[in-house]
Amino acid sequence: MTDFRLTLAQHVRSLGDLAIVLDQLTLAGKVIARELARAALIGQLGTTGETNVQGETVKKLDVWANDVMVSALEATGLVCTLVSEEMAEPLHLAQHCARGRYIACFDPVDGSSNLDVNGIVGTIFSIRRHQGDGNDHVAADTLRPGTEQVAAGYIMYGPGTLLVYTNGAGVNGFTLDPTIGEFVRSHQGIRIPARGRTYSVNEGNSPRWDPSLRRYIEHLRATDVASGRPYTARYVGSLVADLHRTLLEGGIYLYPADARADGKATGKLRLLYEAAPMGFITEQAGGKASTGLERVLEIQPTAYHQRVPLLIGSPEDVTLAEEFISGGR
Ligand code: FBP
Repeated sequence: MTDFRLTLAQHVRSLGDLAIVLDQLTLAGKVIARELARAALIGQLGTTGETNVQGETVKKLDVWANDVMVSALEATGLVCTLVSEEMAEPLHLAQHCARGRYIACFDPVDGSSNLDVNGIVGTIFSIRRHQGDGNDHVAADTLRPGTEQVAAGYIMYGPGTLLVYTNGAGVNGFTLDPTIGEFVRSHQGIRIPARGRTYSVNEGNSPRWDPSLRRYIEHLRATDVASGRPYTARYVGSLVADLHRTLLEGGIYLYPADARADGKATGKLRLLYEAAPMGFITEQAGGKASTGLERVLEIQPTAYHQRVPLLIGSPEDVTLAEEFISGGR
């Protein structure tokens, strides 16, 4: 007797139009997963020679995956504005702008520095409702706090291809079964442990950190059996991979602000399509997402590619980090 497990299509069936958008996003994920698996054989590794709005060197797959995401979302006829890490300005699809439609913000390939070394990368997405009637002011419609997200998720391209998402009713994970081409539920009702034993941060930046943050990391590395220290360090260099591990095993991922000439004084990660969606997922799993001083989901965005510091993970770990950063420890 075949053991039929719940597919993503079945899981989202009751979500109306949102189900169509999520279905298209997972289709894009399947297409991107296939291309990643063959990238080294079909000349898809390496850069385009261009620089994107973030000042970063653009990888061929960044642009290619962006086109796949745009085509998939446009085909729904339900998404009125698209914001992407790879597009300087939002793509506004006026013909799709009726009440109740959606805004999609996404990072087509997260962890791009891992692409050419066959490392783990991901796609991150955030879905909000289009508030206006017809062709309202795009910025006012898009630049709204993360608390207004109706869905968020990531697709992780690792040994398996895994979709983890929330629509505000908890967090579930679906693994792509390549033998049937379906995302099948593999992680039901993900709950992050209250506290972990792992921290994840690029310590190469530590000379530029605020001293309070250096003290916090030193605290995690100090030996104290009673409080489960020292913590161990893990850093894949892909937010999707590092946060996925943190969601399942607990702990904390940090990309803090640092005093650097290239503007990373406000952190590296982008609010609309990295910090806010990962914050929504993590909070729905019982965790916390903070800048160190405030809840990420309550930040009022002021620009499409705005960067914020991010401390995210187990509630007790993020709270302790906040205590250090606010000078309470
Ligand atoms: P991209 O979306 O451009 O890949 O940037 C985000 C990211 O790659 C995260 O996935 C990762 O956690 C971080 O930047 C790595 O940055 P760094 O190389 O500075 O540690």
